[in-house]
Amino acid sequence: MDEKTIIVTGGAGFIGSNFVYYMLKKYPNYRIICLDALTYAGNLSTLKKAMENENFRFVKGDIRDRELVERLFEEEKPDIVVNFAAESHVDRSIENPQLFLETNIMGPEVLMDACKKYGIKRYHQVSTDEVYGDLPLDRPDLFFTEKTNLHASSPYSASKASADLVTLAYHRTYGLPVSISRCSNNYGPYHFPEKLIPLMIINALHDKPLPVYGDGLNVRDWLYVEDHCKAIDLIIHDENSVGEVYNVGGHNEMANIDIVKLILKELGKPETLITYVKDRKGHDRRYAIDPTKITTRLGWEPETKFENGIVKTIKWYLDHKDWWEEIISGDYQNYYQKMYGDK
Ligand code: NAD
Ligand code: TDX
Repeated sequence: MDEKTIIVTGGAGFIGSNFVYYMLKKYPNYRIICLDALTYAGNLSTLKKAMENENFRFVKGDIRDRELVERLFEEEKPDIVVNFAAESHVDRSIENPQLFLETNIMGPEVLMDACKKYGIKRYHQVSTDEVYGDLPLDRPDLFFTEKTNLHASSPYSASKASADLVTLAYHRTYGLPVSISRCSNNYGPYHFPEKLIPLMIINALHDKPLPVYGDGLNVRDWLYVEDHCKAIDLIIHDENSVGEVYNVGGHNEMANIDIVKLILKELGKPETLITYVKDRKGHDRRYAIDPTKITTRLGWEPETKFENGIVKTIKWYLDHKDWWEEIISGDYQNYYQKMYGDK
């Protein structure tokens, strides 16, 4: 197996860290460098085991810091860059759009300039199904394909859609070898407890109210995080995927309220904990991915069924209380009060 050096940005966050572990295990000859600014969402304790691996290096830094990024590229001469680094929470983007535009658009621009300068073989932009906007609940026949128009709803999704356009522009204008994946909602280990599934698990464990936005009928298409990692692995190793966009999703649509009820059932907690609260502004109704392209071209298929994945995930949170207790003991309480105090 040949050797490669991959820079994984945002590797101290949820999906990035799962990708670091996936790659270290699957490719013992690869060197994996994580570049992460360690914002509130990044956690060094998540990478504790990776730090013991001599093929892994952690660098604390901001993807918008051109000097630092260029120095790192000069030192490491990466073959591939996979960009997970982003501000990722829709609710926070409604409170502070500026940070989202700066990180999620300017960050990729700095990374791609460095890729161009150092002749990197692939820049992969990790995007989201949210760039397509939403689908109506009464049209279950409709799905997002790669040809669906971009139609973002929140400052978060608008920033991700912008980054996709800039990525494709770097390919067309400069011939940069890029690829993009647009994935549906992930769940699994190391998911930050501001997001629906971990937030509901942790509140239920504390017998705290479970805040369901609006009528709870909004639909998301859930994918186990390891299946997302596998998709990115296939894309970055496929030479014919340069310039391509792939939708990644599991045909696993569920209404929020059904997920919340399932979590309560698994934990043996009563449904009286469910509390309907004020809806998210501009709340997307339904996301649903058509993954035909990645399935037919790269043979990707989701492996973990939701009924197994959610049980595994709940068990992970029960077994890793130290990980999330440290998080919720800090600034998280201020965040929770600010976001949910008046709802
Ligand atoms: P996350 O918020 O858990 O992690 C983001 C990571 O990026 C953190 O470690 C943070 O410290 C780091 N980061 C933030 N700003 C940075 C900067 N300026 N420089 C360097 N590092 C910085 O996010 P996630 O849920 O793991 O999402 C990862 C990527 O996948 C994002 O690009 C997101 O848009 C995309 N995505 C997420 C989902 C999902 O369901 N979570 C689905 C589809 C796509
Ligand atoms: O307290 C809550 N109550 C609630 O009803 C929270 C946090 C969420 N929700 C609802 C809003 C959404 O309909 O649950 C659904 C899922 O919410 P999030 O976990 O915030 O995810 P979402 O907004 O769908 O976005 C996620 O998937 C796509 C990620 O955060 C994005 O980074 C990714 O691009």
